Amino acid sequence: MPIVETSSSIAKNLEGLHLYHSDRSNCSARVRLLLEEKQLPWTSHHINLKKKENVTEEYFAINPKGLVPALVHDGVVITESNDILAHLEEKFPEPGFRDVPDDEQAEIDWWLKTSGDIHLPGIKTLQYYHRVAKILKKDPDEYARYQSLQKDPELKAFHAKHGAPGSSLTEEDAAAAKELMDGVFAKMEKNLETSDWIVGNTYSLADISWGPTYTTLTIGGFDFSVYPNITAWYERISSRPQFDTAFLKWIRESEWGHDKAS
Ligand SMILES: N[C@@H](CCC(=O)N[C@@H](CS)C(=O)NCC(=O)O)C(=O)O
Repeated sequence: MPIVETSSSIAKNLEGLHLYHSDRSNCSARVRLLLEEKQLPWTSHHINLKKKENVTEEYFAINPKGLVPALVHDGVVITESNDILAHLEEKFPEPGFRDVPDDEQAEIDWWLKTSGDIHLPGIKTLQYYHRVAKILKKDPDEYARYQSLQKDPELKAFHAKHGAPGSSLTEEDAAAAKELMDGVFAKMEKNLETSDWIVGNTYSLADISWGPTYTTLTIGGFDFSVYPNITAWYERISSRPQFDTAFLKWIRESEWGHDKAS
């Protein structure tokens, strides 16, 4: 569980649940969705990624990787969206989204871990290649500020690849990312052959984690038509009013403009 030893006096003094998040971020959306499903009161600290509100000393003191989301729970900072889901599930067990037999709990944990592991090489790479790199482009000052604040070598390298003057993610990067995602979606498609939800027949943290990923990938042009079971599952999850409140509404109201998936 990445609990961050924060130097931020702002974070240390916060009481209750405070979420640093961004409207279109699928990582943020999965946390908003669980908060919504559990009907937990939370305070919003919206970070506008287009305005580089994450590229500041203040925000790096809260999340040392400069990423959204970050949850502050009674002054304790937790990062990594899938770990935040696990934290909320542990601290606020009712209603439960992991109340299943042990073997299914292990499977839910696999889907959460995979969602975290695949984010940068799969989802983020595809999104930046197809769409986001130009929208979130940093000017030279922002780029220099980012490179000096960012200490994580993987993120430094990722953002240098598309953000440094004259560099961009390649077709090969995108193809490798797509292959990675297809490997996971093939397994998901099979699970959904015989059940409505990803693990067993229970709406769980696995669905809460992956639902927003489908939305985001679709906006980036990912073709799910070869996955009919996943497409039907997404219809189910996205028709929940909680999903609209947690994600689709944020997309509709985002300053980035309109998208077909909204
Ligand atoms: N593994 C992290 C990934 C978080 C992440 O990459 N968030 C994106 C938005 S979905 C972000 O903050 N992007 C800004 C950046 O990379 O500087 C998590 O699950 O929380």
